[in-house]
Amino acid sequence: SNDERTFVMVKPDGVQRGLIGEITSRFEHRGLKLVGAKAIQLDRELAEEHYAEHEGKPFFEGLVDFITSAPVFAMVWEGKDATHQVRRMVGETDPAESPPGTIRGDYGLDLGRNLIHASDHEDPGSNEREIELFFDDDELLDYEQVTAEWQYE
Ligand code: YYY
Ligand code: MG
Repeated sequence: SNDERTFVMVKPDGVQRGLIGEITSRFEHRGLKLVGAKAIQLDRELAEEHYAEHEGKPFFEGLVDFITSAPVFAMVWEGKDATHQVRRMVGETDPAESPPGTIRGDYGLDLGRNLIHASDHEDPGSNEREIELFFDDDELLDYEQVTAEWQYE
């Protein structure tokens, strides 16, 4: 199906560095459909729930400090195999291991400043869970992408 939804968030470093436009334009150009977007600042409760799988790991507290330190730009994108395809565009967790052409590989150098979060296709259901955590139903759009017939056969 062409209507898989995935959660994406430009992290505080990406917002502060003025990369919201650069990053979101990649998803637009790929042909993904924007279903929701908002700029917010996370509180610790939301950050800890979002990163619950990493609770207890040595980087957890620093990760929560960082992600709550300044605004983020949260989005929902829809399209064929969206979760996996967005992760391919994001690159590896460590920007130093991410090839040029990926978002982390083009804009980042350090693991703890990797610019963007995206739902993990290797964790089925994480996309829906994260969308629900960050967006109310009435914040998600329902519209036709008029280019769809030129993007999908
Ligand atoms: O999904 P992804 O963001 O690529 O990586 P995760 O393994 O889920 O870790 C979440 C987040 O934690 C990562 O984007 C940076 C940070 N982090 C870290 O600071 N140090 C690590 N050793 C692993 C992850
Ligand atoms: Mg992850």
